[in-house]
Amino acid sequence: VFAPARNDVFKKLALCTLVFIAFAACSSHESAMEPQASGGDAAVNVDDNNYSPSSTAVVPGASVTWKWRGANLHSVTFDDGGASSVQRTGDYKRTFQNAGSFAYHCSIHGLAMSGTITVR
Ligand SMILES: [Cu+2]
Repeated sequence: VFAPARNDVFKKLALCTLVFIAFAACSSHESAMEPQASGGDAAVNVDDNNYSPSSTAVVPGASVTWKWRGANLHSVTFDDGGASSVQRTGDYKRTFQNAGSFAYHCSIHGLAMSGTITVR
């Protein structure tokens, strides 16, 4: 009497498991497309006229150091207020304590020269 009902339950369980596996595979694929947060500090090159890499992910408490390598004047100017000098050479270091997305750009070249630090 219970056999057909139990069989139905197994079918539904199997279907749920398949859906869950497909969803999990999809999610991990999407996160693999984003830059991975490394365990430590990170470095970004300031070139003429771009940041390399333009997207960097770090964990809370990590520092990012920008290194000027181009011949022209550039800055690292954050939307939230922090900024380097406008300079041709040298470094700029910022430590990120809180999770979030931090957009920055060059005050000389505007949004054509921009980048993002993701803290997570
Ligand atoms: Cu610039």
